[in-house]
Amino acid sequence: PTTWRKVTVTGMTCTACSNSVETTLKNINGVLRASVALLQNLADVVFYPTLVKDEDIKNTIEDVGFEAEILP
Ligand code: 9UX
Repeated sequence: PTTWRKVTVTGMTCTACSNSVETTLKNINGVLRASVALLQNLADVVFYPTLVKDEDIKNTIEDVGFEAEILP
């Protein structure tokens, strides 16, 4: 079973920013898909909830240098 979250990502200013967030999310063990929309400040992430917690996604984005909030 997989689940998904939409996440606001703020602070990205160029496609290199959004590409780095996307690549880093995809490299999390248990993440199946990740797409980051630069202009919308939004990431979509599909993952196995047994392996990945919401906080992992938030912390990973913040480690890359941006602010992240999981949308309800
Ligand atoms: Mo997007 Mo760049 O930051 O140094 S503005 S990668």
